[in-house]
Amino acid sequence: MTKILITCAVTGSIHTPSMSSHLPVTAGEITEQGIGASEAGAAILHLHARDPETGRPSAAPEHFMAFLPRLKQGCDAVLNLSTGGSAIMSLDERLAAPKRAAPEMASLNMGSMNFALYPMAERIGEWRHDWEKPFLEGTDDLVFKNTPRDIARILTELGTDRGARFEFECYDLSHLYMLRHFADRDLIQPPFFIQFVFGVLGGMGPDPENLTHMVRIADKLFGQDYMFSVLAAGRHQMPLVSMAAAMGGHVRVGLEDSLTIARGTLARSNAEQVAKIRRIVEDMGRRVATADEARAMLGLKGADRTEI
Ligand code: KMH
Ligand code: ZN
Repeated sequence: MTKILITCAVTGSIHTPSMSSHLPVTAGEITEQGIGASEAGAAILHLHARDPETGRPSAAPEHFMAFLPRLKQGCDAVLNLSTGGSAIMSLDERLAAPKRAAPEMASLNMGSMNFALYPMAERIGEWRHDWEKPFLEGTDDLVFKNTPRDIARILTELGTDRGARFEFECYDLSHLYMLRHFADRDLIQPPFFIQFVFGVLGGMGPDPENLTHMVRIADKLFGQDYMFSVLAAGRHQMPLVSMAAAMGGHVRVGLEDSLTIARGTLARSNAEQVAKIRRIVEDMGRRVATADEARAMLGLKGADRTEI
């Protein structure tokens, strides 16, 4: 079997500081936890920024640039910038930092959808910041907009113009067909790195049957031209990504996707989750890819050709 790529999504824009004191928020915290995740075995770091004062998701280039050069200096992981940002941000806002940094890799969400976080608000006893409750509750009337025009724009401005390659985020079967459409338009080139996303309310649920079906349809649509990775939200993270590893796929962990290390126990760091999945996949007989092996597998341009 091919070597396995471990992606770590360090902080994201879903969880809020009241949910875990271990969620990295400042540039120093994101840097430290990113380097820790890389040392634990993550070849790729999927990155969002936050306002260091409030922990609120931020798309500001200065918040990204406060940690990106430090990460580049402190580890050799592939720095993969989110273009999803947060569903409350405009596409211009979401693209500002990736356009400035011209990273090797960027996320690309393959469809518009609901992205409902509001059930999480009920589980918070005490709020640390004023913005958190309305932010979560407002997602009962929020569309995460990723139209074909948006997708084409990201492909042009980051892919064609800046040489980035993509983590294609597919939350549903329909997103695979949209990806095929862009392949047919020759706007994307293989190998396609497809991230199957499970457990976001608005996307497919974390049922094992969904994973086998996604693989079956992706095989049909892309043949040898793709590799898949899995992320799953919350407590479904480790079971579903382990299943992906057993099927020959790749894995994504990190506090963006789940705050826990075991049922009811908060992860103390991103590295803790990376170390756990590394143990699991190595026990299965898979070998973990280094960052440079990831670059070769994904056809990346190299860290020296970014603006970080
Ligand atoms: N937050 C994940 C469910 C992105 O950053 O582009 C999906 C994600 C989106 O990582
Ligand atoms: Zn993300």
